[in-house]
Amino acid sequence: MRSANLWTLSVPAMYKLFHTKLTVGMLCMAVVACCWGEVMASSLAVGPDKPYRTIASALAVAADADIIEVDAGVYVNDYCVVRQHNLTIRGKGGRAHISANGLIPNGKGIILQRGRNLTLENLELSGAAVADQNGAGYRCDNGGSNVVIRHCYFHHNENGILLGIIDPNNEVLIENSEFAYNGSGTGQTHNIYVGHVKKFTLRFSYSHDANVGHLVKSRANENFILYNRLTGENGTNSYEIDLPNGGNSYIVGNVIQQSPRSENGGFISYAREVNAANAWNPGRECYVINNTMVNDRSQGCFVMYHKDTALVKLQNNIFAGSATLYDSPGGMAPERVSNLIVNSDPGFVNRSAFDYHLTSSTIAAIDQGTAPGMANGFNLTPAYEYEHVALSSPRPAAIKIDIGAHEFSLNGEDEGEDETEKVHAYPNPYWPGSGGRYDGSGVVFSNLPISAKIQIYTIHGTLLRTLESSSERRTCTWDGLTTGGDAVASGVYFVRVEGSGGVQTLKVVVQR
Ligand SMILES: [Ca+2]
Ligand SMILES: [Ca+2]
Repeated sequence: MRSANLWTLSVPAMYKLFHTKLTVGMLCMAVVACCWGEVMASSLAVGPDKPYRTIASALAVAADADIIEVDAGVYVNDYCVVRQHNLTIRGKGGRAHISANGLIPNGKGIILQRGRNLTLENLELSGAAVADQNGAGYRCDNGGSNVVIRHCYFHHNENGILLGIIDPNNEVLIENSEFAYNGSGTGQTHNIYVGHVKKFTLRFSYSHDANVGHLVKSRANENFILYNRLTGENGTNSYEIDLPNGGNSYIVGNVIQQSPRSENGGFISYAREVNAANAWNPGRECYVINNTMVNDRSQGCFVMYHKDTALVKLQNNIFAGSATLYDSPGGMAPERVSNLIVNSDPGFVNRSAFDYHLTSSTIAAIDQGTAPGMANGFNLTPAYEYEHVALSSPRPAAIKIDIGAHEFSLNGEDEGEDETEKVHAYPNPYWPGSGGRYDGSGVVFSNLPISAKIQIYTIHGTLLRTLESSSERRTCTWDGLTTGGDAVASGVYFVRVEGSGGVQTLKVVVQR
């Protein structure tokens, strides 16, 4: 392939070289490099008016480390077997949607990984079905190892993703991705099913409405399930998180809801398949920290685990709704630190819409947490919050941490000694057009650190505007507009000021 010199390259290969915007000089260097046998990564363009009409045709000529860029659009039955190493397949200008509408010939999945280090970005995979009803949007096969899945959407497949192989070197990272309506209905197929791999990380992602199967299932040796929204909503999924073989597992900062129609009452199931024929993973510790878990089913259980589990630590969680806290026949009780356990709505912004941000009335959660500390070298303190849909935002820094997946940050919270403590906002309320002392061209922040970042959030934590201030005058004015130039509505807004020494959160009221 790439060891050929320029003159023997095929037309698509020539296009690849030119498409990477090589200059003539670079081209000569490329020829020399090729002659020296080095691998040159290049990008291959796929789209209706691109050299490759299908992803499969680009894959047929792609080399290791290439980037396949796929124009947004629908690609019907464009199945991909990836044998290359270090390959990237990326949607461009939006998600590239590979839609399957028949049985997949490879018998496995729409994208089947057989090489090392695959990256999938901005893809939508739907409709995967195979003869044995175990088809997947993404599947890893023998020879495949290490995948990063980012900003992808898996829906209406028999499995969203499936890694059935045993591979102690395989690391799986999924972030900012959505999984919905996967599952053939047998209960053997799931939104996410990760097999016996080394490490599984799921973060900033949204898994919901699996059809009978689980929202997340992993047999990985280590599981990091961080800052996700895992909500059955009104669907029929079984477990919200199933870790059948245990392994050291860190479940931090998630929003987890059980549907009224959930097939079983369990939320988190840990090592419950371990038996004489089904071994434990090496670690037996499960950390459940700063999650908000809400039960909408008639009954249920938040955490179920095997009797030989070494440690279950429940800290800073909200457990809302009528369900038992834990179940472990013959096992020991979990370690419990500063959780909020309530049968009813403790004061969420909108429980029925799955918005479990705190309000000023959620006094049982605000500032009631305790420092989670470290476990096996992993910092359990939540650094981020899930932000809908499949996004994240930094969790507001606080000396007094709140219980649950969201920090409620108000003016006056003790954030320690730092330059940002003196920041002042005026007029407040800001009342443009009122003609009096509350009128003006915007909200002026004064006494800022010389260099400061100012971020305006809604009370629900949506970032509206970021201002950078670098001024000896130590002031900065917010004109009441969003990043897109829209005037914000009347209401309360949080202002996060970050500067030398710390962070301060102010509350500003806009009146129109
Ligand atoms: Ca359940
Ligand atoms: Ca707090």
